[in-house]
Amino acid sequence: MTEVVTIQKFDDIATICIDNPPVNAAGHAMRKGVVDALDTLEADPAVKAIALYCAGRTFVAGADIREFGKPSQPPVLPDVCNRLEASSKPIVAILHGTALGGGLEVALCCHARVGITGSKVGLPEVNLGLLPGSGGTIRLPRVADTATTIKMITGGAPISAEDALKHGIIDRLEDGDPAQVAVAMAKELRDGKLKARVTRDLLVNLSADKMSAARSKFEALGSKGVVALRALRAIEGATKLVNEGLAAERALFIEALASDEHHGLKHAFFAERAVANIPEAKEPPREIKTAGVIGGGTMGSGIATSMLLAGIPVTVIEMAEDRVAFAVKTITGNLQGAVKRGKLSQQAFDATVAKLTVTTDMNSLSDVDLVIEAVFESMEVKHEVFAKLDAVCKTGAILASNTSYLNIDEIAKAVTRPQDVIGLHFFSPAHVMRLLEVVVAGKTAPDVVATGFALAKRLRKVAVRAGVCDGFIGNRILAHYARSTGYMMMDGADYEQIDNALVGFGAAMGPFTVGDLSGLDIGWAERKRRAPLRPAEERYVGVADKICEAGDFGRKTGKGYYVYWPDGSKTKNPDVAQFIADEQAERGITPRSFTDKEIVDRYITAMIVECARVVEEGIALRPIDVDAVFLFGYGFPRHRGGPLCYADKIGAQTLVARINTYAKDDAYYWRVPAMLQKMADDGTTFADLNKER
Ligand code: T1G
Repeated sequence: MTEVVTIQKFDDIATICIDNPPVNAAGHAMRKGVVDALDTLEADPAVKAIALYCAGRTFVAGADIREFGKPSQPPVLPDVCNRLEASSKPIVAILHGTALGGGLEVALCCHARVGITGSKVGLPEVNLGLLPGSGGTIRLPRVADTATTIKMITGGAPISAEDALKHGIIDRLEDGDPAQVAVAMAKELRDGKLKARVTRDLLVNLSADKMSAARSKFEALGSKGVVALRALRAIEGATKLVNEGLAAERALFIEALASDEHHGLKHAFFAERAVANIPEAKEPPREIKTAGVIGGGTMGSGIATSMLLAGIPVTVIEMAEDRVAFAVKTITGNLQGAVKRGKLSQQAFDATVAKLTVTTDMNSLSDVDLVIEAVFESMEVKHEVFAKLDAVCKTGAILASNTSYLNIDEIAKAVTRPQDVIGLHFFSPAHVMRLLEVVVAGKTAPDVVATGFALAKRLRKVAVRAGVCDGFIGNRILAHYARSTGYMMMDGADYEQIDNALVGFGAAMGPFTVGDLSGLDIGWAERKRRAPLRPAEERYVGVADKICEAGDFGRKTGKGYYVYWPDGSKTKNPDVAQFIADEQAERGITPRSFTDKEIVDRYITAMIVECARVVEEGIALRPIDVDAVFLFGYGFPRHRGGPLCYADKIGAQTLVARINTYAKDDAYYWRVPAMLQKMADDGTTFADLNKER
C-alpha cells in the first residue's frame, strides 16, 4: 500500500506529497503523515523551504466526511493546521483540482499559496450543515475582503483560482504538474521571490456594516438561515485574539456537528453517491454517441435539451410540420435559458444547436444508439411507437420510455427485443431537474441498466434504480401522501394553512400551490384513469374535480385553488370554499381545526408509510434511494436528508403510534407497513437497512 504522505528532498528544498485517493480527504493517515513529515524536515538543517502538494486529481478536498460522528483520532485537523503555520521553515501549498474545506484551511496555514490554472478553492462546509472548523473563519478574513469572506463561508460555493488570486487568497497562478510546480515554488520561497506570510499575523479585514447586514439577512430566514448564521458568528470571532477566535470557531463547529441540519445534509451528500451502487454497476454500458427523442412537447424538448447540453447529437421526431417548428422553438429557448443561467457559453450555443435535428421522418432514427419516447401517456400510443422503433432502429439500440407511471413490461411487449427496453423517467423541466428514475423491466438487459446510469452521469443527473409499479418510486409515493392533504382539507383544515405549514417545514411550495402550478387537469385525468381501479374502501375527495369541471386548471387558466392576479399575487379562489362545504354536507362531516404541527405530522407520516412500502416491495433498492428521489425530484428539504432519514429522527415507535391513532378516522388509508412495525418492535432503523443492502 502506498504511503499516504511522502517526503522528497532536492538539495536544500523539500516537498511533502499527500496521496490519499480519491480526493486526498484529510483522514487520520494524512493528518499524522503531514505532522511526521514536518517533524522530519524541521529537524533537517539542510532544508530551507518546503512545498506541500497532492497527487491525483485534486489538492485536499476537505476533512474526511466518513470520519464525522466517530471518535476523533489525533492529530485533529486544527492541530495540523496550527503546526503548519508554526513551522520554522517556510511552506508553500500548491493547489490543483478543488481545494475545499479543510483543504483550503490547510493551505491558509501555509506561508504562501500557488494555484494551478483551472483549479478552484472553496469552503463548502455549510452545504453539510457545518462551518469551517480548522481556522478558515479566522484566517480567510486575514487575506480576503469581507464580501468574499462572507460569500465563500456562508454560501459554500467555490471560486476559481483566478478569482482567488484577485481576492488575495492565493499569491500566484502557475501552469503545469503540481509536483514540478512544487519544486519550483519551494525554490522561489527559499530565494525570497515568493513572499512568506504567517496568516495569523496578518490584519483582519472585516467591515462591520457588511457583517451586520449579513447577520440581519440570515436572522430573517428563520430555520433556513440557521447554518449560515452559525458560520457568520464564527467569522465575527476573527476580530478577537487569534487563539480566542479559533476556540470560538471550534465550539461552534462542535455545535454544528451535533445539529439536525448536519445529519440531514451529510445524508443527502452520501445519498447522491450511494444510489449508483446497483447490481448492474459492473456491467459495461453501451456507447451512446447519438440519440433520438419521440415527441417534441415540454418533456421531449426538455429531454432533448438535456442531452444536447451533454454534447449528444439528438434527432427529435414530431408528427406534423407545425409541431416540428414548436419543438425547435422550445429547445432553442431552453438552450438560451442555459446561456442566461451560465450553464452554456454563447459560443457553445451555436455548436449545440447544430447538433439538433427535428423531423417527421422516423427513419432518421435508423442509426441512433438510444431513443427516448415522450409521447402521450396511453399504452396504445406507446405500443404503436415502440412497434415502429422496433422496425426502424438498429440492433443494440436502446428503446426507452419516459412514461411517468405506465408499465414498462407491458410496453416491451410491442417489440421483438424486450432486453433493450427500459424506463428513463425524467422530471419536468427535464433539462433542469436532477432526478432520473431508471425503471428496470423484467427482461431489461443488465448492460442496458448500466447504460441508463452512465447516461445520467453524462447528463449530470442523479439516477435512481426503480422497479415496475404504478408510478415507480416518486409518483407512487406522491399519489399516496397527496391524498392526506385532501382528507385534511375535507376534515376542516384550510388549504392555504396546509400550504403554509408545509412551507414552514421546508417544502419549496405547498401541495395546493404545486397542483395549481403543474395543472389540476393532470391530476384530474389521473384520477379518472385510476377510477376503475380505486378500491371501494378508499376515501375520495371530489373538490379538485369540481374546480376542473368549472374549467379552472390552476395557474395556466389563471384560477385553481387560488386566483392568480396580473401583479403576480394570488388569493384563494372563493368557489372552492363552497365546493368544500357542499362535500362536507354531503358526507356529514363536521369540520374541525388543525394545528400546523398536526398538518405536517400527518403529511410526513403518510409519505413515510408509502416510502416504507416501496422499499419493502423492492421497488427501491434501499431507503437511501427513496431519500434521493425526494431530494432530487420533489424538493424535499435537503437539510432533513429525505423522508426516511427524517423517519429515523421521528422514530418507528412514534410513527406506528401516530398511524394507529389516525387509523381511527380511516383504517384503510392509515395502515402500518410491516417494515415499520418490525423497526418499532426491534429498534432497527432505516439507516441500519441502508448499511445491510
Ligand atoms: N470525505 C470523504 N469522501 C469524500 C469526500 C470527503 N470530503 N469528498 C468526496 N468524497 C468521496 C465521494 O464520496 C466519492 O466516493 C468520491 O470521493 C468521489 O467523489 C474541517 C469540516 C471533491 C468536488 O464538502 O464536493 O472539510 O462514491 O463522486 O464529482 O473545516 O466530492 O467514489 O466511494 O463527488 O469529482 C468539506 C465534498 C468537508 C467536499 C469531487 N469538503 N466533496 O467531486 O467526485 S468538511 C467537501 C465534493 C470540512 C473542515 C470541514 C466532491 C468533489 P465514492 P465525487 P466528483
